[in-house]
Amino acid sequence: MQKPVVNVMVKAARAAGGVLLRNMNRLDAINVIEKDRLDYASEVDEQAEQAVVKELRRAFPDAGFLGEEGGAQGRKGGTLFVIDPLDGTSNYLHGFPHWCVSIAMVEQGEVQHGVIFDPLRNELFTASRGSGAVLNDRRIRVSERKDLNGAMLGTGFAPRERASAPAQLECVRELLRSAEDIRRTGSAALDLAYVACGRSDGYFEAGVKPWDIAAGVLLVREAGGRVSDFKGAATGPMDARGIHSRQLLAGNQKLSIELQKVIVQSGYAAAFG
Ligand code: LIP
Repeated sequence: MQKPVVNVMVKAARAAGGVLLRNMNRLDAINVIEKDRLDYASEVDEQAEQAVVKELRRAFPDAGFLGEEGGAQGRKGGTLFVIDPLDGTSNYLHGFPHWCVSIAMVEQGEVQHGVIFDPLRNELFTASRGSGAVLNDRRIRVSERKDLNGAMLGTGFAPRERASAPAQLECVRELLRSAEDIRRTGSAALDLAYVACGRSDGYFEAGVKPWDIAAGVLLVREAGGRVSDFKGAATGPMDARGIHSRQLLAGNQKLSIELQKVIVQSGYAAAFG
């Protein structure tokens, strides 16, 4: 049975989903700002985040919030909700139908609950620490593929990581010798959710932020997968000091190790020191 806190997080994610769906047919009128080079936020991201915080605050008035748009708000040191109200902003603004809402609840530096909601497909991914991962009402598991042969992989090209782009391209070239294909979907949260349910065999990206990955990291782990940095050290959305790893690699236990070997051998891991 879904935990009461997850019910609240789902309600909040659905509220944001409603805001995003309602604004889809006025894309040309949406106010957009470029926060960083090629990193966009819009008035719709902000409204969606406000909808999430409103729902969560009603149930958890003492919680803290870390949102992609609103930054850190509320109490420090206790329950923290990490929110990406719209993961896949560029996709959304182009009318490219692949984006989602991601909410994680963190306590004592560990993600306890995660919710990723894809309003377009009405797909709801949830996970609670120690209780497994679920897509709508069905338990999900990572894929069973043991090596890169025939694998479907995902990656991302973050504008803020352009310095490592040549090393990443070399890595992609190496991977395409054995993998079936590589996708760049534009939503790190959905990339992780797809690894969790076995649609994708592995995913790696540098430059991700805590709100992009917090819920997805828990989903992959609860679905039996492994999440690490490019050199294999276990990683999460942030450490005890609130600092997060720039690199993320996720997959099933065996394939993620094969993927890691190529990331290291191609020189991509070394691009981060
Ligand atoms: C985006 C990610 C995307 C990644 C971008 C960015 P946003 O999040 O999910 O896959 O490559 O760097 O972080 O900005 O759409 O929430």
